[in-house]
Amino acid sequence: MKVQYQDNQRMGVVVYDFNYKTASDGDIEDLKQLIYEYKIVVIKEQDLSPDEYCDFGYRLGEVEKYYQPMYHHPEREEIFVSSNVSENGQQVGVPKTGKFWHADYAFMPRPFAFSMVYPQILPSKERGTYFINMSKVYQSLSDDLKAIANESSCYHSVRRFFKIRPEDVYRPISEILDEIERVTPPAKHPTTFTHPVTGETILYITEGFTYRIDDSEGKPQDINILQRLLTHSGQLDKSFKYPLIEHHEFELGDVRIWDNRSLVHCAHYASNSEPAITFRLTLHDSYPFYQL
Ligand code: 7UC
Ligand code: FE
Repeated sequence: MKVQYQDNQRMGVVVYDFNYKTASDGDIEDLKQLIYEYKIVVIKEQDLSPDEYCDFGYRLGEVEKYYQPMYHHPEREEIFVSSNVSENGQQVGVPKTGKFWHADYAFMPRPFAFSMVYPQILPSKERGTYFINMSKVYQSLSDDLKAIANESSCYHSVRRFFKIRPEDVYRPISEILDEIERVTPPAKHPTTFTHPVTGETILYITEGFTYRIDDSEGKPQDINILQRLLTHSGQLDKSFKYPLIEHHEFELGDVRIWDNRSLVHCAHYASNSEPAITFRLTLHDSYPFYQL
C-alpha cells in the first residue's frame, strides 16, 4: 500500500494500492495505526461486492450490525444502507441518515471504534461529510471548562433522531417514545476520556444525542454548561464555517474509515435530492472504548 500524507492542516491520509485480500497482517495493523493517528483514512479505487466489503471489515475488527433491521442490506445484515433510492417502490435502507452532529452509537453502552463508509451512488455535487476532531476541541477549551468537563458525565439518547419505521404508521407517538426508551435507554459516558491508543483527551459530546450533564456525584448540572461546550466544539454553527469543521468529499471507489472515538460527524446531502446510496460498516477494535 502507498500512503499519501496531507500537506495542509486537514485530517486524514489517502491510501493507494491497497487490496484487503492480499494485505498482510502487518498492513492491516499499519492501516489501523493510520486511523488512530490521522483520524480519517481514504482507501482509493476499491471495487468490492457486499460480501467482499464485509470481509474487508472483518479483517479490521469486530463488525457489529445496526440494532434496527430497517437499515440492513438485504444480503448482508452487517451493512447499514443509507439510501434515498427506491427501486420499483421498494425502499432499501433509510434515506438521509446521520444528518446531524453525532458519533456512531454514542447512545449505546459500547460505541464503535471505527466507522467505514463506501458510497455506491453519489450525487453530482454536495457529496461528503463534515467532521470535527473532539480532541482538538478539548485542547482549545479554557482551563475552567476543561475542569468541568473532566469531572462530569453526560447522557446520550437516540430519541431525537430515531427514524419512524413504515410499520409505525398509525401507532400512538407515546407508544413509540416508550419503545425508544425501553430498547435504547440513555447511555451515560464520561464527558472526557482518554483515547486508549493515542492517549489524547477527547470531549465526548454531540449535538444530536447528548442531552444531560451531571457532576461527579451524579447531580444534573445547568444545561448551559453543555451548551457552552457544544458551542466551543462548533457543532452549533449552522453555517459550518467554524475553524475546526472540515468538509471531506467522496469519490466513487473510496472506502473511508474514521476514528469514531475522536471524531463527530454530520452527513451532508445534496439539496436537489439526486440519488445517493452509501454502505456503512461499524467495528470494534481490541481496546475498551475508553479508559477511565
Ligand atoms: O438514521 C440515522 O440517522 C441513524 C442514527 C440515528 N444512528 C447512527 C448511529 O450509528 O449512531
Ligand atoms: Fe454516522
